[in-house]
Amino acid sequence: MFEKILIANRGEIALRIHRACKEMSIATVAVHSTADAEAMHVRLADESVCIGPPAASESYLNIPAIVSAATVTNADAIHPGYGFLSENANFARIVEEHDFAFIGPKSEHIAEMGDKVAAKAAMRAANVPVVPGSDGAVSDAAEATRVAEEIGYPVLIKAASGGGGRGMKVVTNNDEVSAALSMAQNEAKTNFGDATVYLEKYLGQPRHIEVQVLADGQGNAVHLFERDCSLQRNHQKVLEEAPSPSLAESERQRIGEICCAAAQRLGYRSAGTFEFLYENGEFYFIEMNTRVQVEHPITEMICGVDIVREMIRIAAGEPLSLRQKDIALNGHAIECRINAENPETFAPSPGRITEFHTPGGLGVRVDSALYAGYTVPPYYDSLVAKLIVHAGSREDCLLRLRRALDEMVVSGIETTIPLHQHVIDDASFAAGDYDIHWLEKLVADN
Ligand code: MV4
Repeated sequence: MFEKILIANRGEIALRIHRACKEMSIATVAVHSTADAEAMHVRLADESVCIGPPAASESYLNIPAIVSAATVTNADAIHPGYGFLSENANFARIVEEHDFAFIGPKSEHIAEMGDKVAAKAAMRAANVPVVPGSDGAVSDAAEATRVAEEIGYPVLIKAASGGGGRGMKVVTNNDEVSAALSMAQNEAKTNFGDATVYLEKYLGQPRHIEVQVLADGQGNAVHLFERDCSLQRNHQKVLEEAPSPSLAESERQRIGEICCAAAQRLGYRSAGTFEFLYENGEFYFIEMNTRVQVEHPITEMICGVDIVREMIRIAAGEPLSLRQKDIALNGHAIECRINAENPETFAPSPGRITEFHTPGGLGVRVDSALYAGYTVPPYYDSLVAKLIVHAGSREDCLLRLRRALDEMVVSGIETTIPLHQHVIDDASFAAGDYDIHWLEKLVADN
């Protein structure tokens, strides 16, 4: 097992990784920008290295600075967390070329899944149901029109190097194809440096359901059931729950087995998430995430599996210790992402935290790097805390979540706590009746 791990991240996920390391008797190295010298992840780590100025491009995305920090501290491995360099295949390759273990998948799998056209082709070959569309890139209007007529309007044009929804274009008839294709190609080139686009059947009211897997790259894979991440705004997830209130037990088992088999067939290693759109009882694969995700704690709560610990064990070359038959789905969990934002306008609200009180009690978990007196810097993501609640049933989970939200105090900045209180008091949400557009409608109606 590793003796020392460098954590190439900040905020709550850096703490989350530190905690897994400590429980495994592994020393930790924090890296930080000059803006984060007083941050909790630096205070908690065994050692820390300043890697650059506040701008992420010069610090948390600075590959030479991070690899140098691992070298001078004599770390064995690097955990990238989420965001930043976590899905940068080049970073994963460089880390391994410098003889550090990368706590994540092989660089080749990060690259393959980063190319959405290649990812879909790999999944189709591995018997995962994918959204109907062009079986590859589309380059000219004649070809796009032919594919669109074949799959039927409306269709969606997506960037192959995209993800996160940027640059998508809905097309409803032949007359719109040419202009939408040019626009999508231009936006793809500008945003991702790659003009490649592809076509998919547009699904109007899907849910966003994702399946968590763990694989060791030695032939073993397990799934940890699914998360429903439909509640989002501007492609930013707001609240996630596990299991999805919309799945029957038989569908859950079936999609979990499909993802496990695909992970094994790909030779995938580490934690991975298969993202699907789910509509009218059918799953449609859209993308695979090759990192630990923000919302991983809800899966940990319903399964009792420490996902970060498993990632570390796998990266150290140990085979999966878990068997599918030993993984049971226990109860229900919900995560509220608490952002330093105005709850109505979503304008960022950085600043000094004057009071911080976290809720507690049975089934309540708070993952946060905040403390009273800390100043939330304006340079990074606005996520400042995750409130995760677990109970025996969805109904009890909602009652516990309402209680925990009422207990939580974050003063000095604005947060999205009132938005969460509003969401969980809504009758449709309580009934589990929502899709990917539901939250944006709720916010617009207020
Ligand atoms: C779609 C779709 C409907 N049909 N694909 C947006 C982000 C990107 N990762 C995939 N996205 C979508 N792909 C087809 N064929 C609708 C969305 C979408 C969405 C997906 C998941 C969660 C929230 C979303 C919000 C708007 C659009």
